[in-house]
Amino acid sequence: MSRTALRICPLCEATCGLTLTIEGTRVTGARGDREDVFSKGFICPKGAAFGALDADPDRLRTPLVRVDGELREATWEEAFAAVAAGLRPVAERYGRDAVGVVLGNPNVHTVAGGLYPSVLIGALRTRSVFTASTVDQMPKHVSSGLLFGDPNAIPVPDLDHTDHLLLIGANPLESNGSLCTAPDFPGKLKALRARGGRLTVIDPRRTRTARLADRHIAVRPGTDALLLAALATTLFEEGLTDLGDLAAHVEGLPELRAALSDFTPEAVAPACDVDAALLRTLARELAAAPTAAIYARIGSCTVPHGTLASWLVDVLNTLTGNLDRPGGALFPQAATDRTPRPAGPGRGFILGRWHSRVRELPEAKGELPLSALAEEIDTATEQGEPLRALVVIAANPVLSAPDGDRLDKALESLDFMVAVDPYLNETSRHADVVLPPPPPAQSPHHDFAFNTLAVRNQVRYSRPAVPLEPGRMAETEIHARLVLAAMGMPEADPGSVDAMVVEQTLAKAVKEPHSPVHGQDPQDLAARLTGDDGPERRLDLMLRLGPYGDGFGADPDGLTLDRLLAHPHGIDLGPLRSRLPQPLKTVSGRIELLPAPVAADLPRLRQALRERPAGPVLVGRRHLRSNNSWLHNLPALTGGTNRCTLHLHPEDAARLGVRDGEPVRVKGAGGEVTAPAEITDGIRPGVVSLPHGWGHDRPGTRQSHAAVQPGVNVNQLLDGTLLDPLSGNAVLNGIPVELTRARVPEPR
Ligand SMILES: Nc1nc2c(c(=O)[nH]1)N[C@H]1C(S)=C(S)[C@@H](COP(=O)(O)OP(=O)(O)OC[C@H]3O[C@@H](n4cnc5c(=O)[nH]c(N)nc54)[C@H](O)[C@@H]3O)O[C@H]1N2
Ligand SMILES: Nc1nc2c(c(=O)[nH]1)N[C@H]1C(S)=C(S)[C@@H](COP(=O)(O)OP(=O)(O)OC[C@H]3O[C@@H](n4cnc5c(=O)[nH]c(N)nc54)[C@H](O)[C@@H]3O)O[C@H]1N2
Ligand code: SF4
Ligand SMILES: [Mo]
Repeated sequence: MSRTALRICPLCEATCGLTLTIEGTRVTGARGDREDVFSKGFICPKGAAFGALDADPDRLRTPLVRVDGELREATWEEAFAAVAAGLRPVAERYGRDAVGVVLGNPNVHTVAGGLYPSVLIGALRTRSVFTASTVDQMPKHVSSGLLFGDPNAIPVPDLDHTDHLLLIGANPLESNGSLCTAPDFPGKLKALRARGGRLTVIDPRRTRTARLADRHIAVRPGTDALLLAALATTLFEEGLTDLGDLAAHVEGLPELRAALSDFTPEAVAPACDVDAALLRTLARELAAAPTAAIYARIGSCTVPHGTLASWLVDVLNTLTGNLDRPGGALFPQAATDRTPRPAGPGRGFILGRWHSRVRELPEAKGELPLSALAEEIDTATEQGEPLRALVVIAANPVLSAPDGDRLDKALESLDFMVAVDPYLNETSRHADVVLPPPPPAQSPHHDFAFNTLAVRNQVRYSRPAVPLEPGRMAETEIHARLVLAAMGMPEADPGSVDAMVVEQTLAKAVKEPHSPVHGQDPQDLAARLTGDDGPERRLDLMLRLGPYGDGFGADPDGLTLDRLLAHPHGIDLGPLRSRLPQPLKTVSGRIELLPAPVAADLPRLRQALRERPAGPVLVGRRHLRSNNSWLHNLPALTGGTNRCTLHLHPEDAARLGVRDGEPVRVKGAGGEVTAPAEITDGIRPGVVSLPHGWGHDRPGTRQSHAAVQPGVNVNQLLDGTLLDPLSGNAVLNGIPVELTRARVPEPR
């Protein structure tokens, strides 16, 4: 007997609703849920492989604890006792910053990752926090923090309504979109063109997305900030700025104009290797379009001027009057957002409240650069103790961060490491305790993060599609118990962690004049929460206090968990709407167009006008059937074009004397790798490309299929020194490399 169950896909930011076919407790199929209010049936090959992912025989089934140097199966009690015994003495002996936390990408895709890491960091009281954000989108957080006063206020292009999209350093036809949650991004781009809109793509590679565009500009890697500055200067010079209603909400316009005045199209053209006339055309088109949006992602963030590029994107959206207007770029409003406070000045955003120990790199948003993790472990300084213990949740920095070989050795030297991970992989193999979460079908799903970045306001929640197998522990409970173990109370009731958060949240809410529960009794409110467990009660609390919530009775038609559960395909909350000035939290209460840290970084951009790469540079790429470092273990998704090959232009191949498929040695500051050439004219001459997340040939892992075609780790080319200084984000694109023809093995 088979049945179906609904489950939001956790595998990328598109958050598609899936209909799973289930036999007994086994997922035997997955298709798009046509009634999903947001994704309307869209699915990609990764979502379709949900059943295979769920049933992967290499998933760990029980906790592992290291005994005499060897990881052995253990009970949950033994595992959490070992965590408490491993973490507490390190914090007591060396101080709390000697215990670090590393949070990886899947935390933004799990309920547990949305609810507990901040509680864990609070319990450990550590400043040694590292996440995937600093190999990804930290520049965008910093630019939003500086412009709008809130690092999480990220404007999203109104894909469904815009007349003109300038898409930079993103390839949504493979990635399905990022910092722009849009199921069927490809369909939305096609619809844009079908309704007469224009699409321009800026990317050194002629990607599948570029092939869909009206125009593709193969920019020189790392120069988008210059290009965008030239567009802004053109708008100013040609009198094309038109802020419309935004004028009342901005400050610093004349200062901005003066600061950018020497970045003319003619001045940047040689560095970007794009015609000055074409740059002027782009600016004029942006100004002339009834509505337009600029959207930029990985290729614009993971570069030396990532924060400036991210800042300029929203500066241009503002100068053309497109920020916060339908068809432009708007601030979504998610159902679990905090109760909106009245508009007015806020506390602003501050960078560098503390620094890393070794290189003294500034924190951003409470995080230190992931590029500094290895040195913070392996280097002693007078500034304090190195990291001696790590809690690693859903992260594989040995492959995803610079210089995995150094990090490998550093992790091996730790006094203690615990990993929450379903696999024994390149990173978790170093752990003393591994706590495996259950397969996704046994987990609930809600997109705390991605609903704040979605092109349409909506809310959806999936309960686990199948019950927990015997011996399994929900990931929410694993996280709650980790918090308790960090506090030295591994045997306490995990529900007490949720109860504590509920109590603290309500105690604050009843004191806020703008809260619907102002002045009420927190205990009485807590008693009214519904849900089967602590995490569900916390979701209920967030929904009820949120912008669409029932406010515990203040709006009887408002959202509650019960109401959400009654709508298994989700609840549509309407298109994105203008929200300014409410989201602004700057000290001035306005959009601060030229923040001081940005102004101070402009001389570095001015220098870049004269810089040209001396030799080849390397950029990354993503493949639709892959996902960072952890989906290479599924036979259903590997093979075909999803391979770790070096893309290079025919001219470069000829110069090197390599033929298609022959090995090429790539050398960077951090090391060298050898990968087979894949010759393609879809890449700029002088630019080569390797995907990331490969290199599954290290011993001690248990991902048998991934190990068959391991690929190479592109991040070994990096030594961790190249950063965007404002955000601490790693430079992963446009990195200088040397290429040589590797010896071709003699045919046998
Ligand atoms: N050169 C280069 N490097 C890059 C990038 C690039 O473009 N180029 N991209 C960067 C980006 S954008 C990112 S986000 C990072 C990603 O880098 P990481 O944050 O390290 O993420 P992954 O490599 O996806 O590893 C995720 C880990 O989570 C585990 N996992 C999967 N599902 C779950 C779950 O439900 N619960 C738990 N607890 N664990 C789970 C997996 O087994 C895996 O170990 O890589 C970055 N690295
Ligand atoms: N299938 C799949 N989907 C994914 C992921 C995955 O690994 N696989 N990862 C997920 C994650 S964690 C993220 S953050 C998102 C990322 O989503 P996207 O930002 O769409 O990521 P990419 O597909 O890597 O596209 C980045 C593009 O930038 C280009 N580029 C490189 N350097 C430059 C430059 O200097 N300037 C410009 N203009 N372009 C440049 C590259 O050629 C590439 O085509 O994808 C998510 N979705
Ligand atoms: S596009 Fe993303 S969310 Fe949708 S099915 Fe594919 S992997 Fe899942
Ligand atoms: Mo990412």
